[in-house]
Amino acid sequence: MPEGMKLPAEMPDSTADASPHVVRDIGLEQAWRWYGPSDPVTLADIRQAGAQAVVTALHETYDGRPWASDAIATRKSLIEQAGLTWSVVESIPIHPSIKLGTDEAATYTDHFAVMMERLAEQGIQTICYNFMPVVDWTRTDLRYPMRNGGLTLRFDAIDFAAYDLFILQRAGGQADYSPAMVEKAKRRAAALSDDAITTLETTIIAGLPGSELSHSRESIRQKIADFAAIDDAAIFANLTNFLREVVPRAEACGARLCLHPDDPPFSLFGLPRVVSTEADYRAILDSVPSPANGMTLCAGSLGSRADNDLPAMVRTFGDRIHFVHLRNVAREPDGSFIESDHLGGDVDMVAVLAALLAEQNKRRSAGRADWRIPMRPDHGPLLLDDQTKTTNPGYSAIGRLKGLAELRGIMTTLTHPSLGQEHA
Ligand code: DNO
Repeated sequence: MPEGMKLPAEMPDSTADASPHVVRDIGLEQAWRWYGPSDPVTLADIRQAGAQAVVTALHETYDGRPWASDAIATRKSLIEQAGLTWSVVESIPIHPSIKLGTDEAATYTDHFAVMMERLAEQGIQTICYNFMPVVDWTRTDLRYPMRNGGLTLRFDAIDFAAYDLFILQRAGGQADYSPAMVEKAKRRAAALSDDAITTLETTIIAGLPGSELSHSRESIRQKIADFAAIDDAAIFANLTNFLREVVPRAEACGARLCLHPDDPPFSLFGLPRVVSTEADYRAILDSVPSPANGMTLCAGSLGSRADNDLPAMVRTFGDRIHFVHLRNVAREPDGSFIESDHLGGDVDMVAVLAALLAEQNKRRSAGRADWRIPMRPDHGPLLLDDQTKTTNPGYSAIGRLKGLAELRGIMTTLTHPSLGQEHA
């Protein structure tokens, strides 16, 4: 501050909600994923990003054992003391026995339901989960250079096949790829240095943030073998068995389950994946037809397939969408993609937001208490000094800050009274 300059006794808050022309409380609920007290991006940072709500889980207990009510309460009050609300749980982990349909499944399904009930009792009623076997979200490169100098996440189909076929050497793996892909993967694997192999292996199997699944080469071979007898039909049956148990209990406690799509939305390691397409969601939502059986619309995961039309999916499944992840991808024909800028990729983000805002309006007119849909800016590139900091891949501060700001800009525009179409 220049010498001699004095701060006024009371500094005006530049984000003051008082003036409708400065900040309008509009659009979807703006939330932010936080990995708990050890997250390098703090609750205070989240406030500065302008988010209203937090998406989190008790990541320190992530093996299917129920979270204690007092641990939930402590985490909730930490969030509230920072002036935020805990609006979504992402995720309650699904124990492998549930996906495999083994004897322990009943016990772990009950644990899941108990956690959901304990959370709902404390007002946290939106519960995200996924049903991907062995690996959660998967990338092959965590620092892929973007044209503007940022570093982003990438899934490279040839690198993945190179790892699967020639490093892990999965039994029978070649049958899951075209001969041309096997050839490309072979050449790619042969060109990898030992260091590059270690980095690729860690990236693929050690577990990205938010995943309860972390493997070594030996353990992943075993886990993949455990699923040898489980095809798409079998895992779908295990998912619907789970839903038949849990959805009535969700209805009773006012919880909304929202199933996150497979990421990427196709089979990896020859494993079954049944939450990848519009038809998959239709079958899952129809299997237990209750509003409590809902979906997480992850624009980036679903958008990694050209045959998923995101705005159309919002219109089709609108009333069952309880949570939204907004990020974008630039796809390549062989299934590879990079995570692009939030507004610059193959997903038409403006059309997605317009469809979501229309859904909110519909809910409001129908008097639905849960009319407001929470969204979070999903992932962000490494920008500026985040490139030299320790961050959770995809979950650095500045890339998400930029993503949220851009998305907020779209919502502000789409809902502006001067356009004569004010949305929720
Ligand atoms: C990645 C995330 C996933 C997601 C789970 C949901 O960034 O979107 O880890 O949280 O798959 O259960």
